[in-house]
Amino acid sequence: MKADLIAPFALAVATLGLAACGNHQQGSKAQQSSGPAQGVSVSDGRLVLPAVHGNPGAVYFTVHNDTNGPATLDGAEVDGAKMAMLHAMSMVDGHTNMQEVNKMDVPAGGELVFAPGGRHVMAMDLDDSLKPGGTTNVTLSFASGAKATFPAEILAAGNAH
Ligand SMILES: [Cu+2]
Repeated sequence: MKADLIAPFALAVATLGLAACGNHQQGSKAQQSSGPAQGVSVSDGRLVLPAVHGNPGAVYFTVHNDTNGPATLDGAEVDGAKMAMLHAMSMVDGHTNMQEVNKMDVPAGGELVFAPGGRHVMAMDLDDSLKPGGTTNVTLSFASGAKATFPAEILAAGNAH
């Protein structure tokens, strides 16, 4: 039921998101660096497997930004998933929908929470080696070019917490 709602809206909303995000990125251009993100850490990582084999899983975590400038997330990779995207939930006409978000700001000195019902990393084409009780690595990339890799505990469907 919920899955049926996703596809028709995804494209349209993703395009809107791109347009809306275009402006407030200005002025937050951090220096380019391709190493580990300095002053940025991730806690509470977990990957919730889909109830139906072949469906995407969702990764939840909290990103902490201990620097005095914003850290802008612009992508994610999940070991064992062919593709991963930053997603957010929103209400459209009284229904909950998810859409891809190209950039998400972690405020200076603050945190950004990815949790069930809200932001998540959607992990597509999951490898069968990802089993409940295991761990996989997730890598977040930032607009600065920096990356942050963290372990995610693998949970069975319905065990989101
Ligand atoms: Cu999603």
